[in-house]
Amino acid sequence: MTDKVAFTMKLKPNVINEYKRRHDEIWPELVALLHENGISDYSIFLDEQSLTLFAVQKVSANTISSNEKLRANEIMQRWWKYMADLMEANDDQSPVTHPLKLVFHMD
Ligand code: RM4
Repeated sequence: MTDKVAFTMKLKPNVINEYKRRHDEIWPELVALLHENGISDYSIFLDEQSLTLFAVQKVSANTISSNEKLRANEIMQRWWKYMADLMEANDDQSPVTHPLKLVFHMD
């Protein structure tokens, strides 16, 4: 069973191009890790006016349970450290995220 989740993150000013460049060159080991944790069909959109990032991803049943495992993974933490200079981040350098509520879906 897969479901979709969406959440927001926040970009710092004047780093749009660098944020996109780093994602254009996303680490293959991070992609593999996300897939291993049931995450796929993952897009991030940007509202250039508010610098709000909107992430949408498909998640499998085990994603929710493995979320803590993913957050503790060395590759994930290395990526968050790499990205922390571009984003609003928590003390552990993970991005500040706000979950979004699904209010409409059409196949
Ligand atoms: C984002 C942020 C997310 C990560 C994606 C790949 O900038 O770091 O946590 O899942 O990149």
